[in-house]
Amino acid sequence: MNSKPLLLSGAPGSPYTRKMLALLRYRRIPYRYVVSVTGIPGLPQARPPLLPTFYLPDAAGDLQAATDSTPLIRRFEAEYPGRVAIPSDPALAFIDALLEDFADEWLTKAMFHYRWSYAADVRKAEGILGCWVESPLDDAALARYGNYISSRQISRLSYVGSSAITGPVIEASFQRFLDVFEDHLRQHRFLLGARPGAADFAVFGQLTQLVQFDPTPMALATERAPRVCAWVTVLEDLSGLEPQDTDWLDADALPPTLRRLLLEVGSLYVPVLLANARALAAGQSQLETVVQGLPWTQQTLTYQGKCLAWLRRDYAALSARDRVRVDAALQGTGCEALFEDAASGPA
Ligand SMILES: N[C@@H](CCC(=O)N[C@@H](CS)C(=O)NCC(=O)O)C(=O)O
Repeated sequence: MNSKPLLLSGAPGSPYTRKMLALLRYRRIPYRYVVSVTGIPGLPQARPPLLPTFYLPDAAGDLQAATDSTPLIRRFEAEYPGRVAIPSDPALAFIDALLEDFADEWLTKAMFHYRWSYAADVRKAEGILGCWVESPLDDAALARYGNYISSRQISRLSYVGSSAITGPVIEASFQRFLDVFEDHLRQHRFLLGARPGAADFAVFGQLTQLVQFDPTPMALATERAPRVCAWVTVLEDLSGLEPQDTDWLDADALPPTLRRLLLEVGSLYVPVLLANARALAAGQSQLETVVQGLPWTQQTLTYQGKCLAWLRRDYAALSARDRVRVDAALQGTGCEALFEDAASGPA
C-alpha cells in the first residue's frame, strides 16, 4: 500500500482533472493537488502536456510525469486495494469502459462546443478560467489571459469536431443524453447500479463543466434534468459511501435506460470512432461520415484510434462466455459494430 499522497497538477476547468479528483476521493487515495496548467516547477513535464498530470515514482523512486486518466484509473486499481471503480464482473467492466470512453471522447465535444461557441459561455470562461489558475490577477492580466485562452480554444474547436455542420448533432446528442440519464437516475443511483464505476467519474468530469459552469448547457440541464444536476454535486465527494460487491447491476439484465444510453453511444460515437479509424488507416487528415442521417466531419484523431484499439483489446481479452454476455448486452445498440471488422485490426 502506498502511503505518500499522490501528486498531481491540473485545473478546475479541466474535466479530466475533475474526473480524477472525484475518483481519488471516492477511492480514499490520499493526494496533493497543485492547481497549475503548466505543471510543477522542477518536476518532469508530461509529453504532450495534458491536464491532469500525475507525478508518480518509477522503480528508482524518481517522479515521472504520467497522463491519461483511463489507464491511470486501471493502474491505481492495481496499486491501491479496496473501493474499486472497475466492476468485478468482466462483462460489466467492459460496459463501464465503453461508457467511460464515450464520456471522455464524445461528451467532451459538447463541453468544448458549448463553451467556445456561445457568446455568454465564452464571456464567462474568459472571466473566470484565469482566476482559477492564478491569483491575484489584476484586470489587465485577467483580460490578457481571457483573450489568450478564448482565441486558443476557439481556434481548436475544429479539433474536437465542433463546426456549423456538426454543432446541431452535438447539441441534440447532449440533450438526449440529459434526458436518458435523468430517466436512469429515477431508478438508479449511478450508471451501473448503487456504486460508481469509472464511467461515472468520466461523465462527472464533463458534467462539472456542462452542468455546473457553462451557462448555455447549464440552463438546459437545470430545465430538463434536475436529478442529473444533483448527481453531479454528489459525485464530487463519495468518500462516505460504503460500496458492496452486490451493488453492481447485473450485466445480463441491464435496465432499459442503460440500453438507451448504449444506443446513444452506438448511434453517434461508434460510427465516428470507426470513420476515424478508417481515415487514419487511409492516411487522411480529415474524416467525413454520416451520423443519424446528418453529415459529420472532423479532423482525424490519432488518440481516438488508440481508444478503439483499447476497446477491441479489452473485448478480445474477455472469456468466450463473457464475450457472449457483452454481445447480448450490446445487441441492437450499434455498439456491436465496434468489433465487426475487428479481425482486420485497429487503425
Ligand atoms: N485522454 C486524456 C485527456 C486529457 C486532456 O485532453 N486534457 C485537456 C484539458 S481538459 C488538455 O490538457 N488539453 C491540452 C491543452 O489544452 O493544451 C485524459 O483522459 O486524461
